Amino acid sequence: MGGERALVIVDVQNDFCPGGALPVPEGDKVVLVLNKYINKFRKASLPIYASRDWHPKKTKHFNTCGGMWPPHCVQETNGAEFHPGLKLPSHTIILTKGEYPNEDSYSGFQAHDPEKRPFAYILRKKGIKHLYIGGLATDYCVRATVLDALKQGFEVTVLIDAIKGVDIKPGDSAEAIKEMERAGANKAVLADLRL
Ligand code: VGL
Ligand code: ZN
Repeated sequence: MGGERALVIVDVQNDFCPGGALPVPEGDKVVLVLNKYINKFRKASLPIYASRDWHPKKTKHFNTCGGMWPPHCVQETNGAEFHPGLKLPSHTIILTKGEYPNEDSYSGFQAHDPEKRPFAYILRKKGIKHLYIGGLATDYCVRATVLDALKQGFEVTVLIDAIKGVDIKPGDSAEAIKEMERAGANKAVLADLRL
């Protein structure tokens, strides 16, 4: 049982927090609660993954090149660093996505680890079956990661107190949460968690 679960922290990077290039309203509010999830998973000796948006300076993802987003999370910049308050243990596996100019890569399932192995591959290799997912942004990368995980046959719990959305259209995040539930995701808050 114990080896089958993992925590997945999606894109808690400076540029997605207030003051960043593509700020998610209250994006930094997920940090404190994610630290509590991190502690629970660490104490239970369960794996922790943290994805990062990691774009080149020029990419079709940016509005400077025909895409929809202001430039953000450019490789090797402060904006692409994880929020300084996020207490990632040293054994956290960093997943990188969006690093080539011709991709958006909203989903963690388009990410790879430092050895360039795809996320789904490393999860299967470790026998992980159930992902607990939080981070930014509810209506983009969290949504895409959760839906892909479900499509690939993983069980998913969305950490509802540890996500925040962009809401370009009001209600986008609420709609994304409903969509994730319809696709088979469970919802939980910190107090629900029994590891
Ligand atoms: C994201 C918009 C653009 C995200 C990434 O992490 O949700 N959103 N790039
Ligand atoms: Zn991006």
